[in-house]
Formats: sequence, structure tokens, C-alpha cells
Amino acid sequence: MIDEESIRRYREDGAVVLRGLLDAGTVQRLRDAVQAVLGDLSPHGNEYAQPGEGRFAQDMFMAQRPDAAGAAFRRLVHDSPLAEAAARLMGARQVRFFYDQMFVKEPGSVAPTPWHQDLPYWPLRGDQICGLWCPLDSVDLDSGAVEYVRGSHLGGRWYRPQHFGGASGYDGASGEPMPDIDATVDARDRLSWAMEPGDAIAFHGLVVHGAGGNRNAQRRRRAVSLRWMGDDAVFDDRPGTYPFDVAGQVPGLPLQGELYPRIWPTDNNR
Ligand SMILES: O=C(O)CCC(=O)C(=O)O
Repeated sequence: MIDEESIRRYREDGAVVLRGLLDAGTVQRLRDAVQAVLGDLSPHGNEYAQPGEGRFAQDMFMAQRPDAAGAAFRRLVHDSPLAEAAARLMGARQVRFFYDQMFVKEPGSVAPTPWHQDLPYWPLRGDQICGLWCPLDSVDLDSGAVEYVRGSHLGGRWYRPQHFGGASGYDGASGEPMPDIDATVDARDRLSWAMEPGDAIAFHGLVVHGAGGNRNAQRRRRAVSLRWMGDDAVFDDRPGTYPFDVAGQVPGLPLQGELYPRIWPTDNNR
């Protein structure tokens, strides 16, 4: 399912596109689930658009919802090729699920997804930590395809997390300010792909990424992003991360238990 070239691209560039990972039925179930969540965002959800702009919304932890949308996300977590793809790219012997997130940019949403790394937002450390970003619509740069700074996961840089909706940071968070990527990174080092529903981008937890608004007047830009932890990913109880549910977790050990189950390889040994 994952060839050597994809593994090399993931390791060297920090992001790689995987074509046709999800089938049409899965994509449709996720579209229905995302639509339901859009009408009923959780307390972790956000709206980022200003009045008069197209909607830009995100939500998290859909797989924990008791409703049909939750069931669709749980099915994606437990019964799709995503976990195995993450394991093979990271070279992990086993993979745990961290959490799921969705990002919807309706036509005319101009608010960008700011340049950021994911790991500074998360109470984790390790190298085998990745996301799989899965669009539910055809997407290109004009409609808000995510862009990745090639190789930016390798430099040992750690950028301070910022709230997406403004310039404020997380209390106690460490890291240097994000440089002006648009002014300093050559276009050849900005990776992005035109994608179809069912494709996915796998990306390292430290690769710098961001997205423009959705300038397409007709096409929605809905995406789900699932996060995975491999062998060396452990709980890092530092200040300034997003407030995940880490009750009972032990610093220095993998996040585990019902919220962070082992998904691959598939057996009952959670
Ligand atoms: O879809 C987006 O605009 C942002 C995606 C992202 O930052 C992520 O999946 O980590």
C-alpha cells in the first residue's frame, strides 16, 4: 500500500501525498458526519470567519461523539487504511490513535490557516507522530489546499503555538516565533497537491504547514485530519499545549487507554 518512494518523501520532505486511500463510501459517510457536526459544533469547535466572509470552522474529537457522526469517525479510525499507512511511513511497529479534527472552508472564506507546526500544540514528544489530512472535496491551491514547507521537520526548530483565530499564544508555551514563511521560503520548497476525495497527505508533526482561504466561488473545502502516534511518542506534560484529556496518563509513557487505543497492528492487545 505504501511504496519506498512515499516513505522516502515522508522522511525527507515531511509530507507526502497518498492517492486513493479512502473509498467512495467512506468519503460519503464522512461528508454526512461533517455536515452534522457543522450544525452542532462541540465546545472544542471554532468559527474563524469575520461577518460577511465564507465560513471557516474546525472541530475536534468527533470520534468521541455518541451520535451517528461519531460512529462514522470511529469507523474511520478503527476500520480504514489510515493507521497502517501511518505506521509504514513512520517505520513504527505499532500505532495508537491520538485524535481527529475537521476543517471546513466554505466558498469565499478568506481566513488563512496560519503557518504552524502541530507538535508544539500537543502534549507529546517523539519523532513518530504524524497526521493524515483527507479532503472530502476536490481541492487545489485556489480552494485552500494545505501547503507544507519541505524538510522543515528536520531542522530542530520549535515554533510557539498561536491560536488560529488571532495573534494570542497559549499560556506558558515555549518556542520561537514563526518566521514570515511567505517572504522567506522559496516557492520550490512549498509543497502542495491538487487532490481528489479519497486522497490523503501524511505529514510529520513538526513540518511547518498552513493554507490559504477558499477563493473558489462554488466548491466547498471540507477535510478531516487524523493524528497518529508510533513507538517513540510519549506523553510530555509541559505547559502551553492544547488541553487534551490526559487524566491518569504518565509522563514519559505513551498516551493510552480508551481515548488513545492501539489501532495497528490489529489485535486485542490494547
Ligand atoms: O485544513 C486546514 O486548513 C488545516 C489542516 C491542519 O493544519 C492540520 O491538519 O494539521
